[in-house]
Order: sequence, then structure tokens, then C-alpha cells
Amino acid sequence: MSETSKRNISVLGPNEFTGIKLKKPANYAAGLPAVKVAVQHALKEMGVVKSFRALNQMNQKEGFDCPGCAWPDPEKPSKLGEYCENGVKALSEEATHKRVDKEFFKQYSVEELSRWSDYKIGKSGRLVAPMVLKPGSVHYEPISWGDAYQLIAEELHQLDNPDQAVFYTSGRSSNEAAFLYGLFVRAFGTNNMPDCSNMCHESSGVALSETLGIGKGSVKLEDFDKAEVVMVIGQNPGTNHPRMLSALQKCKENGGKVISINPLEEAGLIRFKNPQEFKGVFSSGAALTDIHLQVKINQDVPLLKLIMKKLLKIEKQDGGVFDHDFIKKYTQGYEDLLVDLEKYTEEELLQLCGVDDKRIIDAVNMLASKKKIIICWAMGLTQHKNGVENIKECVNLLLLKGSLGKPGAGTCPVRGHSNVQGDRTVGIMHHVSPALNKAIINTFGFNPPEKEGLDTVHAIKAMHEGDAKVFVALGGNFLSAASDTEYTAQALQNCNLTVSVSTKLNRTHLVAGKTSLILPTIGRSEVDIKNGKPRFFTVENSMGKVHRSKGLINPASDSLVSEPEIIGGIANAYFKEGHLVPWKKMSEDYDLIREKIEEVIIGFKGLSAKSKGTGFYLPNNVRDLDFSRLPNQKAQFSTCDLPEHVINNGEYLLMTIRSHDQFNTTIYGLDDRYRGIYNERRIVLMNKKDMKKESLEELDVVNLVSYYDGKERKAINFLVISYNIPPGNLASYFPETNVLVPYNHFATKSNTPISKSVIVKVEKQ
Ligand SMILES: Nc1nc2c(c(=O)[nH]1)N[C@H]1C(S)=C(S)[C@@H](COP(=O)(O)OP(=O)(O)OC[C@H]3O[C@@H](n4cnc5c(=O)[nH]c(N)nc54)[C@H](O)[C@@H]3O)O[C@H]1N2
Ligand SMILES: Nc1nc2c(c(=O)[nH]1)N[C@H]1C(S)=C(S)[C@@H](COP(=O)(O)OP(=O)(O)OC[C@H]3O[C@@H](n4cnc5c(=O)[nH]c(N)nc54)[C@H](O)[C@@H]3O)O[C@H]1N2
Ligand SMILES: [Mo]
Repeated sequence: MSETSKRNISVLGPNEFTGIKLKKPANYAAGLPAVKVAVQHALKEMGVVKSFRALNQMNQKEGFDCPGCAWPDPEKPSKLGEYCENGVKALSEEATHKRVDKEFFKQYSVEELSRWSDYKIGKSGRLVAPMVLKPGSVHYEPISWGDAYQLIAEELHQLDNPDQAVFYTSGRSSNEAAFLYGLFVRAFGTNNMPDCSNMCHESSGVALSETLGIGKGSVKLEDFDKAEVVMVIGQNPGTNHPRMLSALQKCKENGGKVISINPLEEAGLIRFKNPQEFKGVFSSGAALTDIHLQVKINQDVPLLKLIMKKLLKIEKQDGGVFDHDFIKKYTQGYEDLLVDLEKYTEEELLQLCGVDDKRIIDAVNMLASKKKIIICWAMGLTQHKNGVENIKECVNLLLLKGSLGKPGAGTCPVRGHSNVQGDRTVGIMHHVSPALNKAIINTFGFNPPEKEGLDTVHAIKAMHEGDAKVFVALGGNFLSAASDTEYTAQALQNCNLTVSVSTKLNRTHLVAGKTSLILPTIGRSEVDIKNGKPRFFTVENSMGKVHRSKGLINPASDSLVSEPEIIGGIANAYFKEGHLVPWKKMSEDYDLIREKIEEVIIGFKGLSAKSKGTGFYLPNNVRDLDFSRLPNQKAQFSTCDLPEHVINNGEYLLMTIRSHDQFNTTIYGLDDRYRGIYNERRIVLMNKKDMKKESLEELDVVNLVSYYDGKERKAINFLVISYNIPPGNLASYFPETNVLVPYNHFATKSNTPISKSVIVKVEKQ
């Protein structure tokens, strides 16, 4: 029996209902209710003075970057404040005056805490002291920073080889922290660097690299002012990137059009009442979506093929639809794409995507005459078995229209975590980059490993099978974010040591290894002072712009240590000061880290100086129409297969999505205001016809059951809500439904879990 199995932990937490209230779904986003909710959150967690001070500096040139999403700041931030309701919630979570201190852990065992909801766990407050959970123990106890580093070093030294350790990163860490972390992991000797992008935009990275030669988007914020059409596919900006609505509003004011493709009619895409404008709050707001295509889950490829087929038809009749000069000069594979489109009839594609024919024709007519098109997308495209092909099909459309490398046009994968893109740029990845390795050898003199590392799903498997024994996380909540919660729980519990560098308590701290460490760190909004001097760090936004961020509120505790210094502490203890890299010195002086980033990472020359103000753009070959690193130096058209699902009678395709009141696994509150669902998270959205078929009434209690490879997985207690969602489709929230997502089913090539297309049955209780 393993020592952790002596701990009686509830992996999934409670599944009781919290008292649902339903209203009609909203038909606009933001406006006065958003201001009200934001103010409530801020005052409750931070109080008046702190709220005022903190919000004044968020996303301002001399202030700090919002700890929420990665949407860029405008060149001239609004004087009224450059933040949104959910940015205020993100800040309030971090800047809360509540504390999880030594007394807290003395009072509550991990067993008891594991029976709390994620909401309650998160609301306990900020972590303030390093803590250790010893083998067999159920209470975290205080440990000194020095002893914590020593403990990690000893466990790492005890491994048979470096590949028995896994180093996870969530996307909140600064470029400086991520660079130092990646450097340490490579110096230690492994590329086992799974990160949250493996569960997020990895499919975008793979698809864009293979077709356009860079795994990032090509548009800049100002392109939204010039775009003729913006397509928003599989993304819910009203909730997850609210500041994007201002960009869409501007696009509309300049005569642009918006097409949204989504199984749900998300309120944020219908209308927007801009809280930064007086008229925005008090008028009926700006209409955003011109055409909504209500696609069935994971039928975007058939829909896009149908759109392209219809465009081709007009092109053949009238011409002027495709950009033939562009296609000839910059692309490869056009003829193959035409052959591919011939393979399908319009009828079968229409049937598959489930969208109203008339609306598709409207969209096609809108696209036919336009040249400046932006396609935005997020998790609705990436988290499927064919996630990579979903995105390649979007690229096909842009290539046909020549909508790349010109103002008002391009790719816009809308990133999640505020610095997830930067972390990857500065070296957090499980792949081997020969160029990066060479630069590390030249700059630091040690040889980084040349063996491919483990990504998230493979790291879970390795820990489950006992092949990896130490798990270190720079941020995040691995247990709840990853697929297959019970399998992942066992994987973490198998480890000899789990280490979490965190700001807030979460379930990963409770469902932990035999020994577990919590290392509390300074948050984005807090002053980071060394030797009396405040330090700043840099981040990269969703559009490849690097800029500074400098916290200004007092840290939650004097004993917090910054992320770079924690990494330096671990590295120093492991190498015992006998290493080519001056870990301690570098970790204390971020200018030194930046000097090395400039030497090692392409595009960062002059980082310290250039990151001032609104910052600088990293090189982007698509913007320059340079496809020299691709086959034949051309951007690549792709032929994509149709998605395949074997769905039997009584089975449904479930998408696991975010409510309006959460940031990933952090639950801000229990209201999904835009969808009209209040005070409850255990819900499943279902089409009325399907409810009838299953003899279900509104608010009936059901279990969701998935069945893959002979294994049944069950999520207990969900309330059925009749909703405007395509027949055969369901929606429910993550992380509650992650228990249903099989760890071994993931996207081809990107290995992203199939969180948006899980086949489930609905079992009435
Ligand atoms: N407030 C807040 N902000 C956040 C986050 C948060 O949790 N809270 N998370 C951050 C992170 S890490 C990320 S990655 C982003 C996530 O941002 P989103 O991707 O917007 O988040 P999801 O809730 O997963 O929403 C997916 C959307 O895709 C749609 N969808 C699902 N399946 C399909 C499909 O097959 N086809 C199409 N066309 N649409 C589909 C859903 O209906 C939903 O509108 O947001 C970031 N910002
Ligand atoms: N079923 C399903 N699963 C999903 C998704 C889905 O749509 N459906 N989405 C996936 C996506 S897109 C993502 S990105 C992942 C998210 O996966 P993660 O990034 O692992 O999860 P988060 O919930 O964002 O992590 C929250 C924790 O981060 C810590 N934290 C916050 N700020 C900081 C900081 O500044 N420094 C440090 N060190 N720690 C900090 C806090 O302790 C907090 O509890 O989840 C994925 N999982
Ligand atoms: Mo994400």
C-alpha cells in the first residue's frame, strides 16, 4: 500500500447542488451589470483603497499586466481604466486580503479540505508560507525556504535518471521566470516540460507552424480597425476575452462585419455595452454579430468546406473571389484543395454541420467580395481529436482570400493565460529545438538534453505507471485542469514528491504525492522588491508584443519569494553552487536574466530597453509574407478529413466549457450570468428535443457517463437545463466534467485532450 493511500482524500470534492436559479439568457455583454459585479468582487476581496489603487494601474504603461487573459492593451489605454469585469475578478482573487497561513493548515487537514468545493478552497485566500506535507501525514506543516529547496534537490538526486522528473508550467509566469525554469530543467537533464498550452492552443501551434511557418497568430490589434470581416469561431470572448469586444465594436464602427460560428449563441457576441463609454452603458449597446452560424459540435470542418465550395462556385461564375496572385506567389497545394472540395456534396456537408442553409449563403456572399478577413478562434477548435485540422481549414480559407500579411487580415488564435505565449517563446516546451540548444551551449557552456520530453498527457501516463516520480509545477492546478481526473489523481499520488509554486490553494495541493511542497509566490499585481529596488518583468501578449509589467500593491506576505528566486533556490540547492550558470545571482537580478534571453532567444535583442511603454513586436514571418522555412518556401494549403465520431443512439457529444464566473479551475462565483444560470455549476445544457427523447424534464437530476476503451467514467449529479444548443450536443462546465475526458484520447499531432467532444450518455437518477 502506498503511503498516500493512507490519506483519505476526496479527489472530486463534493457534488451537492447549491441552489439553482434560472433566468432568460442575456442578449448583451458588459454594461451596468458588469460594472456592478466587478465592483462587488473588488470591494469584497480587496476593500476600497486597494481596489482603487490596483485598478488604476492595471494594463497601464507603467503598471502591471492583468493576470487574466492574454488580450493585448491598446496603444493608448483608456483613462477610464483598461480592464474588464473578469479582469477585475482575476485581480480580486490575487489581491484578496484573506490568507491561508500556518494556522489554517493546522486547523484543516488535507482530507477535510479535499471535501470542500473548488470555490470554497479558492476563496480561502493567499498562500503565505512554504509548507510541507510529509509521507503519511494529513496536515501541511511549515518548512523553511532553505529546507524546502534542499528536500527538492535530494529527491531529484535520488532519481535513476532526469527523465523521472516532470516540470509543468501554467501560463502566468513571466518571461524571466519561464526562461530560468526552462534553463534549469535542461541543465538538470530532461525536456519533460509539459505546459498548459498542451491542453489549450497546442493544436493552433502545430497547425500554424505546418501551414504558415510560425506557431502564433499574425494579426495586430489595429488590424481589427481595418478588417472587413472578422470570423469568431469556437470562442466566447464576452466571458473569456471581454476586452476583445471593444476591438470588435471598433471594427463594426468602421464598417466591418462579424460572423460567429458556435453551437451556442453567446451573449457577448450578440451585443456589447462598452463600460468605458457613457453611451455604452446607458444605451442599447453595439450589435456585434451580423451572422451567427450555429454549427454542431466539431462540425466546423464540414462547414468551412461548404463555405469554400460555395465561394469556389461564385469564383467560377463571376471571378474575383479568390486572390490568384497571392495563391500563385505565396502558396502551395491549391489544386489539391480544389480536388478535396470536389470529394463532398453540398448536401452532405450541410447535413453534417447542421447550420441553416440561408445563413451560410449570407456568410458566403459576405466573404465573396471581401479581401480583409481575420479569423479568431480558441478552445472550440483546438480541443478535438481533429483540432489541428480544424485550424488548417481556417488557414485554407485565409489563403484562398489572400487574407494574410496585409492590414486588416490574418490569423488570430486568441490565447488563454496572460503569458502562455511568452513562456513558450522563451523555452518552455517538451520538443527539442536544435537552434535553442545551440544557443544554450554557446551562452552557458552546458549541453541540453536532445531527447524529446513528455507533454501533459504523456506526463500523466508516466506518473501513473511509475516512470516519473517527481512532479514540479510552476503555477497552475494540474489535477483539475488535466483530463481524466481520477487517473490523474492516481498519477500525482504515485509520485514521491509533488511541488507547487502557487499563489492560491487548489486541489492539486490536496491530491498530492507522498511528500508535497507548497511554495507561495508573489502575484503579478504585487511589488517585487530586492535590496530596496522594485523589479519589473516582461510578458508577451496574444499578438506577439513584449512589454513590461510591474506590480504595485504590497505582497500578501513578507515571506513570499518571487518565481525566479524560487527557481534559483532549487537550482542552487541541486547544483550546490558548482555549475556554469550563476543561478542565485541571475535569479535575483532580472536584468541578468534578460541579458541572457537577448542572447539565446531570437527577436529579443534590446529587451530591457525596448520593453518600455507599450513594448515591441517579436518577428513574425507571416506579417512579412516570408514562408522560406516551409516546403518550397510556400505557405501550405491542407487537405483535411472530415471529423469522425461513432455516436450511438442515446449518446451525445459533450463540450466542457467555462462559465462566466471562473478562470479555468479558479471559481470566482456560481453565476453564469450571460447564460442565465445562477448559483449553480452542476448543470448540463440540452436541446429540448433531446430532453423529450430521453424523457427528461427541466432541472431533472442526471449523471453523465462516458465509455472509452471498455472503461466507464461517471460524473454524478447534474441538473438538466433546456437550452438553444444543436440536437445531439450537450454543454457542461469544466473542471467538474474533466472526470469524463479519457486521458488517452487526444488530438492528432498536438495531443490536446478532447475536452470539447466527449461522447457521453445521460443517465436519469
Ligand atoms: N474569465 C475568464 N477568462 C479566461 C479564462 C477563464 O476561464 N475565465 N480562461 C483563459 C484560457 S486559459 C483560455 S484557453 C481562454 C478560453 O477561451 P474560450 O475558448 O472562449 O473558452 P471556452 O469556454 O472553453 O469556450 C469555448 C467556446 O467554443 C464553443 N465551442 C465548443 N465546441 C465547439 C465546436 O466544436 N465548434 C465551434 N465552432 N465552437 C465550439 C463553446 O460554445 C464556447 O463558446 O480564455 C482565457 N480567458
Ligand atoms: N475539460 C476541460 N479541461 C480543460 C480546459 C477545458 O476547456 N475543458 N481548458 C484547458 C486550458 S485551455 C488550460 S490553459 C488549462 C489550465 O490549466 P492551469 O493553468 O494548470 O490551471 P489554472 O486553473 O489556470 O491554475 C490556477 C492556479 O494557478 C496558480 N496561480 C495563479 N497565478 C499565479 C502566479 O502568478 N504564479 C504562480 N506560480 N501560480 C499562480 C494558483 O495557485 C491557482 O490555483 O486547463 C485545461 N483544462
Ligand atoms: Mo488555456
